[in-house]
Amino acid sequence: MNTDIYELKDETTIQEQVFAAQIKLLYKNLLVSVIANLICAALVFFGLYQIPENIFIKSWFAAVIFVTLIRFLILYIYKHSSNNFSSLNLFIFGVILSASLWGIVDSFLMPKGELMQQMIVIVIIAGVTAGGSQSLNASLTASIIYISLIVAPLCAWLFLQNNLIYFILGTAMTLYLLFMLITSARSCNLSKQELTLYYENLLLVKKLYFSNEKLEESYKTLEQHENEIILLGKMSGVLQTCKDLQESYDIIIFAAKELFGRFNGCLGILNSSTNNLEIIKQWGDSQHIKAVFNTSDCWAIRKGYSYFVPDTTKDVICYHFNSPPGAYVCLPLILESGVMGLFILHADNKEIFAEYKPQLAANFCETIQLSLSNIMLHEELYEQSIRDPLTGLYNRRYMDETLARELKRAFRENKSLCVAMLDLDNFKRFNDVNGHEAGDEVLTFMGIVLKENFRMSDVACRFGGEEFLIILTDSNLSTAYPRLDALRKQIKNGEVFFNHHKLPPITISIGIAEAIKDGSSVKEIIDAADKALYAAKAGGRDRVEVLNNITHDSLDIL
Ligand code: GH3
Ligand code: MG
Ligand code: MG
Repeated sequence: MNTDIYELKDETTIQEQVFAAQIKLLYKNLLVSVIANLICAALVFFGLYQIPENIFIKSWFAAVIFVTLIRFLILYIYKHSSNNFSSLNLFIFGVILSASLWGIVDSFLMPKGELMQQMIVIVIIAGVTAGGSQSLNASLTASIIYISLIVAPLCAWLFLQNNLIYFILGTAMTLYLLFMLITSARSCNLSKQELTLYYENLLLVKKLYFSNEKLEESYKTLEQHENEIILLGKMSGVLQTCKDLQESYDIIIFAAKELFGRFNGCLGILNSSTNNLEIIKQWGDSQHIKAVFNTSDCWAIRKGYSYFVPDTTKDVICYHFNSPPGAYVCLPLILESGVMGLFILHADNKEIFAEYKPQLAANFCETIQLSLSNIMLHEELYEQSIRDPLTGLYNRRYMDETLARELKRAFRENKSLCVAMLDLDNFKRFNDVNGHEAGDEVLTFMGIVLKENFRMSDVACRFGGEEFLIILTDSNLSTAYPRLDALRKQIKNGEVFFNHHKLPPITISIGIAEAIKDGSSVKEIIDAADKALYAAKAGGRDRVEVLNNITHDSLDIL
């Protein structure tokens, strides 16, 4: 690419550029023309005048050398100056000096009487004029001054000689002068036009070059924008297939790092029971953000839309930040039901936030809040579908699935598994005496106690009515029996209140069966536990019974 494009300044006009180029051209030719001038002067001085005694000729040649030095000095000044107007003036000054000296030689110092020598001077003058004017065609003023100052005195001298030959020569030289002036004017004009065209062309190329660069830039931005949209789409697609929230958080942070990797960031999710936001995933440096904080600590959540702080030293900071440096933005994740979370981007260096794209962040948050709310709804529905509403325990449907799975696992891993069937004793009578609602209170109490005792890998379910089933993983009859007997005692000694009145104690009967020993399928093992429960009822209720031959006594001493 032409490097002149970079020299083209936007603020200068074409005329100014052309003027500067003309000055440049004038000075470019200066060195050669000054040397040529000196050689021609030396030819005249040493050749024609043979270093005469004439003090005027000697002074003239001394003046030529002096002017040559002045013109070198002008060239030096030009190289160290940036003012084009003063450079032109100085140049013309040099031209005047140089041309005047030739004017002097061809008029006042013309060799007297020696026609041949006079002819040689005239020829040299014509040559100097023609050669010099060529090197000056970048400036019409300089050309006119140069030609006129050299040739006009010669014409005048020739006409003043009162001789036909000189008159003819004078006429010829006058015509030569006019011809030189006309051709110089044309040549200067052409040179100017050429330069104007060149710079106009250069300007167009420059515009084309920069608009091409801009086009490339906007193409890159578009490409990046497209990649971001593709990534958002991919994230949204993957989020739809997430099994649970935990899985979705990983996907969200992965995509966030891809899109906003230059910043530190984190995702906070609302814990509805405490109304606190808990930071559940983060990347980069997050030491300035509190791990758990109240929703009212964030200005974005209070306002209901994003809160951007471009300079943390000059703005009001959210309370969930511990004096963070740089800049940050909080984007609330809001659903119809209210706030569900918060997405935060932060950078220690506020300059990085020049790259922050609000629209991209808004699109990202919109995508994740929709996906998260879908997954939350899905989880809520699933939870509802597997839970018994009165006791909060798992329901029979979930129990069927879980028992089948746990049985398979126990067989595969060669581990023991027990199933206990619980039934409230004489609950019909309890309802009749205390009312159905009091009975419900007892069932709720059962749910609380069972959840407390069997919360880890064991699964407690409401099997139906006032019957419960517990899957005890990694347990055999010997380990299950004492736990269930302790449970029986805990329930018997438990205090249940209804309408501020303490209800009479309730007892339960429990039947236990062990996998493989008492059955290998879901049905077989439940039937076995049921049989053991029947035995416990038959044995007088308020007891734990096992199906096999192990007696109470043998278990008690274990
Ligand atoms: P047993 O000791 O032999 O188990 O006697 P029982 O009275 O507990 O047994 P039965 O099967 O005759 O009665 C079960 C009672 O449980 C009948 C029903 O009123 C009560 N029941 C079942 N589901 C609920 C419930 O959701 N709420 C209340 N309050 N009672 C229930
Ligand atoms: Mg019962
Ligand atoms: Mg029953």
